[in-house]
Amino acid sequence: MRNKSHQIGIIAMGGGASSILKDILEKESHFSSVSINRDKLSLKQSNAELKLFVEGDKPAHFPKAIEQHRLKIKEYLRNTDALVLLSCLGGITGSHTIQPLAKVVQDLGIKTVAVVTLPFAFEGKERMAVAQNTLDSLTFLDMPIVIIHNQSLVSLAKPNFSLADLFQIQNADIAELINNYSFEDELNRDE
Ligand SMILES: Nc1nc2c(ncn2[C@@H]2O[C@H](COP(=O)(O)OP(=O)(O)OP(=O)(O)O)[C@@H](O)[C@H]2O)c(=O)[nH]1
Ligand SMILES: [Mg+2]
Repeated sequence: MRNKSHQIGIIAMGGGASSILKDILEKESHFSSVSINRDKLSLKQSNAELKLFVEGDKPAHFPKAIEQHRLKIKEYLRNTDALVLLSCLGGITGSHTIQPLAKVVQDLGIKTVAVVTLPFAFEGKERMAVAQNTLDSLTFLDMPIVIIHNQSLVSLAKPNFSLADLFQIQNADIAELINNYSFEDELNRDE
């Protein structure tokens, strides 16, 4: 079980991750929480403590957009011992902010784990390729990555299930995973 004396933070990027964060915070409020989005409405609806707007519609815009928030992120996370970067890959915001953000938090010396989902097969090859490119870019960073395949949820679907039902199951699973994650291993890991 996790030592609750450590302050753990979660940074959610994009709409899917923001929904998951919402579920997590409704059950467990002891996390520091940051939501990052280019979607102002989604950001407004987020229950994260710190909300950061990023402007961009092309991958190249996001490193600069994240860099502009470096000081705010640093200040907010000053007492955070370990961090989860949460992103549902396949869209624009979550896919293109996680790598520059990982670099920022690693520069700050915060132990970090990435938790990402990969799109369903029915979402198409293009979204999967975007997700895969992001994963490839993350492997250059020394950071554990937990990969959750949305496609594996399909086997849980019952005839009357909607996509929202599947996401609800997934959100609960990810919330549990983060709650039970052994951050001690991260915090004790040699530099
Ligand atoms: N768990 C969960 N996953 C979601 C949800 N909505 C979308 N996804 C998954 O997350 C992937 C990315 O979607 P979003 O998170 O909405 O995309 P985004 O990062 O906001 O990107 P843009 O809206 O294009 O800027 C999708 O391809 C789905 O596989 C959700 O409510 N919950
Ligand atoms: Mg979005």
